[in-house]
Amino acid sequence: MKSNTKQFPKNKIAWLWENMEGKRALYFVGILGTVLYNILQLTIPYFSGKIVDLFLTGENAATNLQVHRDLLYRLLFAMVGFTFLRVIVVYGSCMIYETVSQSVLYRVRNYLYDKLQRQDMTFYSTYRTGDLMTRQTGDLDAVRHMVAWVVRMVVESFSLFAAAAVFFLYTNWKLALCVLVISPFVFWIIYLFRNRVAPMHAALREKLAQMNTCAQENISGNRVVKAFAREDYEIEKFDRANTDYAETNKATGMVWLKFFPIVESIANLMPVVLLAVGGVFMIRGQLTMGDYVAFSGLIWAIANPMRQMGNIMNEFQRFSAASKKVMELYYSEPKIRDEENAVSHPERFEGKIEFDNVSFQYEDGDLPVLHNISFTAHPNETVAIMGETGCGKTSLINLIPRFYEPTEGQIRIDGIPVEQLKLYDLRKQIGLATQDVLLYSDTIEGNIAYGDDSIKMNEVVKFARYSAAADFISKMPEGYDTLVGERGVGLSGGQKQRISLARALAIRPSVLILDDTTSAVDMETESYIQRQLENINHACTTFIIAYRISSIKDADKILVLDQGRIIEQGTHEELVAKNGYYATVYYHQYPMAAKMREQGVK
Ligand code: DGT
Ligand code: MG
Repeated sequence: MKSNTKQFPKNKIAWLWENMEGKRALYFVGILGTVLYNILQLTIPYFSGKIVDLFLTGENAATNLQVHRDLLYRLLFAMVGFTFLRVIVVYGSCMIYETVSQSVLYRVRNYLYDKLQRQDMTFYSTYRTGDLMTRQTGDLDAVRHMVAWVVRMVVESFSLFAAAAVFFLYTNWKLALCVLVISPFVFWIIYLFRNRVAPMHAALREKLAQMNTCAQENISGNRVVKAFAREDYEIEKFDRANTDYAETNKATGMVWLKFFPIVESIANLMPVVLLAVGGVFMIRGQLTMGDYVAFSGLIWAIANPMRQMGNIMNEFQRFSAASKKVMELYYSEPKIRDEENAVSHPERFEGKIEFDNVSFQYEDGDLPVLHNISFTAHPNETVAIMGETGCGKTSLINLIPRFYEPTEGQIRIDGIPVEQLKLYDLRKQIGLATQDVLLYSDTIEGNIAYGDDSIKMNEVVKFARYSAAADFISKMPEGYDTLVGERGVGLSGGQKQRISLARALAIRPSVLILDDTTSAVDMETESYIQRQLENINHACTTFIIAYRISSIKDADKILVLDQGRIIEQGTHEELVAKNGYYATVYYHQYPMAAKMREQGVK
């Protein structure tokens, strides 16, 4: 997978802070609330200490009870009042943490989605869908958890610890030091724990992504699974991923179990120290009973943050591993994007397309896929590309909308190199019917109007007619309102292709690219589509990739590709006369022509 040592422009906390924009002041109020709430926690032992000293055990306890009864009431009232106040502060600050964390989640999620939309093809072939989904959901939730819970716990623990420590030192600094001297050990142990658990959390995020990828691939590929009766195999595969994730989760939890007894022992040592040292101090008259009560009533405020440290560190490491994954997307930049001085071209292109000595290799590929491709398609011409499977046809046309960048050479549209054009303007003018048809879960109308949702119904019908789809659509019970499932479930291969063609036509492109678009359509329908395309009332340079001679023989120019090289180019007649690869395919597909040729030769 991606490198783990990736450097981001900001560290994770700064990144989080940036995404709290607009809510920072509120968050600060929440933090103050937590501090205040924890200081208020100390009031109870403070007041109970006072009551014990003044009214229960002190020298003048009986007199005080008689004379200063109003003070007792005031102290009791203050205890209740502060408790009430504490509840309100806790409620308020919890609401704040929740609000801010949801706002961060919302903001980052939208930003990531935007980022995903703008990524190039290489990005999508690098990352697995399940992994991307996990980053947007599970990993992002760990980030939210940091804002909502981890920070609160950190503030809570530290403020509680600090407030209690100050109170202890103020009340009896000698006893306080005896109790507090143990705490640095806990920090050391937590540091050791962090080093052990951090890589496990990184592995855990990866395992979660693997499990989700497994589920996602299986769900999208359910038809293949069923066709090959591989359900059991898939169940087993998921079970393995699930077990792996669960085991790693358990192992991560177990790490704390190793450290927990030490931390717990240290935390439990504190009341023991207090009892022993405090007892001696009391015997020597260096500590009042009231102070002792206050100490013992507050010892938890020192011990609990110690206990909590492991939990906090665990959650922090979870955030750390998850935020790394989220930030990788957050800061990823598509390699293919608008140049600084990109040319704006909102109007139509005339449609002259030049390939000038273009070579291309996929970033993750071992060998070049295209070699020195040069040709020109003039405005309104039709260029057909044929060649054996895997020879580079799709790769070639993918360079026109800049899905990939050539490794050498240049592609120009109306004389402007494509990389100098604004991507939006370039792609808006290219109608593409891809080889793998993907329709959205939407109505047929919605799918056809995908590239231009302002087109009217009669135009949708018109383009459906051009692509020979109108007939079968009108036969469907709900016509154009028929919902097609994910990826066009419910339609035949040829039907999907025709809707995809209508979708490409509907944007009235200056350049139309049809990648194997009629391969699943019968010959009769195909020739109907061809006649319709000739009558399209907007000028349009067309690229047709096909293997059927009938699809390409009328093209103005036919390019024959072989292993990424143009081996023949010309019109049908020229190529037949050339008697090369094209002619072989032609005679193979038209045995009658072959026979006539033989007779002619004889
Ligand atoms: P087709 O559709 O089966 O008739 O074949 P073509 O001519 O459209 O072939 P094309 O351009 O898809 O593939 C040309 C070569 O490039 C082939 O060896 C497979 C390889 N290739 C295609 N897509 C990718 C990709 O995304 N990454 C890498 N590394 N190689 C790819
Ligand atoms: Mg292809």
